[in-house]
Amino acid sequence: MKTYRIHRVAKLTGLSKDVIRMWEKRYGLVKPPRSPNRYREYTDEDVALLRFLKEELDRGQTIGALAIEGRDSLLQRMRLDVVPQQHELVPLQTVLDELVSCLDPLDKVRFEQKLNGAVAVIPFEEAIQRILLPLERLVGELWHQGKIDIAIEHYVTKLIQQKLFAVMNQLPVNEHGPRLLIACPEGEWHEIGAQAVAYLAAMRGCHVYYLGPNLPTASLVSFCDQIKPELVLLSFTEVRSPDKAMQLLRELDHLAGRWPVAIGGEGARALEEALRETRVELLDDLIHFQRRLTRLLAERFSISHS
Ligand code: B12
Repeated sequence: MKTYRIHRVAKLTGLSKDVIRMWEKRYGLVKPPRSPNRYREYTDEDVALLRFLKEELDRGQTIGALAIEGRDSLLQRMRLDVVPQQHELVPLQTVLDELVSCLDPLDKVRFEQKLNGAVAVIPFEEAIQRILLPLERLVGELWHQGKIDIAIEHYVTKLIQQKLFAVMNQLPVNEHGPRLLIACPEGEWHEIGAQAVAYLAAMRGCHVYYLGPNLPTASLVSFCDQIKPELVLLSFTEVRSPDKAMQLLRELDHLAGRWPVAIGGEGARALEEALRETRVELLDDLIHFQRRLTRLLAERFSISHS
């Protein structure tokens, strides 16, 4: 699992090392395990919680009151609160340029060192938005323009996917979280958007069923009947021909009569007009998605506390 040492956590949260250590000793809200050489090892969730604590203090809360509230409740509130700040979405262009310069001819060692190094020093969610997704777009574009071989594109895409899955697989399966089914519809092979959505949902404590690319509608429907999802999320990257798009929308509208269905991605945006006539929701981008998730979690939270 990706972990951070305390000096990095101090930089990422804006809290001093002394404060972080003191809070650990007095309040125990963030108690990182130690590495064999006794360094504290903080996870992404620990960093996010420390940031949240700092924001709560800025809003006038006291650390004593937050400590009484307890880690579990704070984590739950934090998940409802998280929507990325604008600066966390801007691509890291210099890093991207350096990475692309390693691709033709491929210098695998330099590429992986640079990618791993760049991803390691910022919270993973920020790395997704600022490095991994823009890198996928760049490399895909280079192949589409005939500037790199498909083998190089596959190599980079697989590395990006491995990173997303590796971190996602470290998260506990939250069987009590809202059930989300995430996939790409039949004929859609562009997978990274769906994978990023799956990671973000799992990170917020959802119970994610990730089914990947090219899922036939009949299988989607029967799978929904089995798991009874609280939300079905589909990623449409390609813009489809009107006939094909309308046929699929009719099927999804039917499904949306039974389970809430939302679609996102470039191909979904192109269907904005047509979607108004259906029960299928459009989620324009990851910010809208995170707001939708917040609503879903808030509903779940209030139900489980009423
Ligand atoms: C990477 C890429 C590829 C990779 C795909 C790797 C993979 N396994 O996923 C490769 C090189 C393999 C590929 C292949 C093809 N591609 Co391509 N590809 C792209 C590229 C460059 C980026 C797409 C991508 O992955 N983006 C990364 C995601 C994360 O970003 P995003 O799409 O902007 O999505 C954001 C939001 O929309 C949102 N989002 C996305 N999904 C969802 C879902 C939900 C629920 C929510 C809330 C949000 C959300 O999250 C993202 C983050 O901000 C685009 C062009 C472009 N710049 O977009 C072309 C593009 C999509 N490809 C295209 C085409 C035509 C193809 C091929 C059919 C080409 C061919 N002739 O073979 C094949 C199809 C593959 C197949 N097997 O059939 C066309 C589609 C044209 C159209 N009709 O719309 C595009 C637009 C290129 C072009 N300009 O012509 N491609």
